[in-house]
Amino acid sequence: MIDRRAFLAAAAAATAGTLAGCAKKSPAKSDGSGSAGKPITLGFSQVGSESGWRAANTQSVKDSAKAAGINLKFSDAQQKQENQISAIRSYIAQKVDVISFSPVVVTGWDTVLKEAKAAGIPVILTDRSVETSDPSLYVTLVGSDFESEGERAAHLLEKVLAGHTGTVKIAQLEGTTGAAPAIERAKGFAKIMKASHPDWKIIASQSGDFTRAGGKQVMAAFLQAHPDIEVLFAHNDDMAIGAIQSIQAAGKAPGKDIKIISCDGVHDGFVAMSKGQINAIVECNPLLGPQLMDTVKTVHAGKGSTLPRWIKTQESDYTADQAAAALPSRKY
Ligand code: GZL
Repeated sequence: MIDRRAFLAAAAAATAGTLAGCAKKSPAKSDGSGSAGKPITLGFSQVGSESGWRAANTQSVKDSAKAAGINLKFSDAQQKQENQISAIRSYIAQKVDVISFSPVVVTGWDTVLKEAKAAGIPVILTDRSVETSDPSLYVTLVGSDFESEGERAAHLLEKVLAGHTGTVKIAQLEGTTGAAPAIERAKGFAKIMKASHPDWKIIASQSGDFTRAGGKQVMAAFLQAHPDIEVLFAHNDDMAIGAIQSIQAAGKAPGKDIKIISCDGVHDGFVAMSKGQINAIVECNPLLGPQLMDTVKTVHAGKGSTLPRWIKTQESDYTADQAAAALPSRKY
């Protein structure tokens, strides 16, 4: 498990002295142009296009780069780590000014990140984190606190179950195996269970890979083996929406016979929640583009050491009674 908070505290000190080495190029101007007025070139490796969250995140990165006057090189890894590593190597070969990526899983990055460091190209993580023994391999992470999201999901379930007594049988649809949001949402949820709810039992837990098809398929299998499931905790809305189809196919009412707590807060998740099919959603903000581009400019200007090791995104929680009113103003 990642003890990210402890790691980041240690990393802050270790990184300060080494960042100067990353910004070997002459500092950029504050308008986002690079040295000698050239636009900053950012190489970005995206996880894939597996969910509504990812689509909104991709659009935010592209729109923000354009608005910031940053030259964006973008690649979609189709959820394969080897494709991300290839993309990063390609950006190194192209001598981009900054590299940013959302790592599909937490492990296996040190080698390619050392290549980026050797080339003097600073790296900014966005959305998901990595496990590394060398904190100098990236400047900062722009993204959400997934462990907190797991804890928030448990607190939302407390609200949804208000007044319920006795054992609660829970199924968990996990995100991509080895991905930070999957590891940490499960960790946060389990932490609250252990601390406050001995009567909550996770009777089935499996990855649906953050996709609708995965959620539908795994939930159907869950219901075959455990027709007595009372709650579903889904690590994202897309898996919850897929699961709803299987719940209905089993002749049960989602949101009533099986309470559903989900993460993300994408449009279709809010629509399902407005219908009472999802009971509550932990928002995970995909609109990271503006913060990322500001961070790119700061790093390229040689001021990366002024940044925190983790630039956290702000986000809220919603219950079904709030969904209809919130829908018109949702930005993704
Ligand atoms: C979370 C992000 C996750 C979303 C999923 O920040 O990495 O990946 O929760 C997406 O919808 O696929």
